[in-house]
Amino acid sequence: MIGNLPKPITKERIVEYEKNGVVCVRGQFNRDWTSRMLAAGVRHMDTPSGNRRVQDDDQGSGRFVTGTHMSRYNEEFMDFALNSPAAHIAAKMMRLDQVRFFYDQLFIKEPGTQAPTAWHHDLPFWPFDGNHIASVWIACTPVSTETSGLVYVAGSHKWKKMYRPVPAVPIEDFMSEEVKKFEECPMFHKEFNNPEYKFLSWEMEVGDALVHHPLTVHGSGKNSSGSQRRVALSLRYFGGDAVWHGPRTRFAVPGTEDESIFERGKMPINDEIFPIVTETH
Ligand SMILES: O=C(O)CCC(=O)C(=O)O
Repeated sequence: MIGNLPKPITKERIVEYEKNGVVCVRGQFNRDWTSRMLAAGVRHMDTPSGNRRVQDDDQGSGRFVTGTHMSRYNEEFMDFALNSPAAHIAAKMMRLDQVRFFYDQLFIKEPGTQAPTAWHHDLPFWPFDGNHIASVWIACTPVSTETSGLVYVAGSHKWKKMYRPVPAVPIEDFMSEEVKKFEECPMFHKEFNNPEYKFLSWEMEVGDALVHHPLTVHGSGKNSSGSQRRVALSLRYFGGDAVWHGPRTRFAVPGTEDESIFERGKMPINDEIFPIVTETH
């Protein structure tokens, strides 16, 4: 069950989310949540909860450490997913009374990390279809353009496009035949001066969060700060019109490797794998 949010989410914010495919919500996560998230994230760097990948660690001070599905191995991360304001924020933005937890990811860029986050949108990586899938990307440290803040292409969730899902680190046989045929995602940083596109990014304080639609194109640059680590926890939820498509890539939430447990075109309603988080109003 999720309780009330510290601050109400106004209709204007919801309309902004629907128009741009992304919105920044401020101050919904208190210090208790963010300090626990930060500590758990930093612990994952040396003692991983589940899958950990490291990029950009060969020269200089930088290191890009990611984690996926930490909550399946560590109850503290599951607590963030089910009991923090994130699920409630996602439900409100999607105008839903109920969401299910999909999965969690951690993105840590140490000061001096050169690795960008390549332009992409999320849905082509995932075995879902639908609009009602939202990611809540929580700043556990201050975030700015200098420290690799995310940049979004406003309105790109309405383009009806699916770009090829390229993993940050090559993974053998990652893409299905279906997605190999998708076009490559353009290098949108070359279009920053192109008036045809509107780019959105935010200076964020600890506890601010971005909520994005699964087809909103986003990416980020390097962390050029000499001292500020950038830690973000991304929690994803679905509900409403979200249905099982079948794997597009090797991405799989633990427990869904045998995808025949779900019917294509229907919502996957396994409460153990995708726990329900109910909004109380
Ligand atoms: O934090 C990052 O660098 C990437 C985050 C991202 O792509 C996401 O949460 O969907």
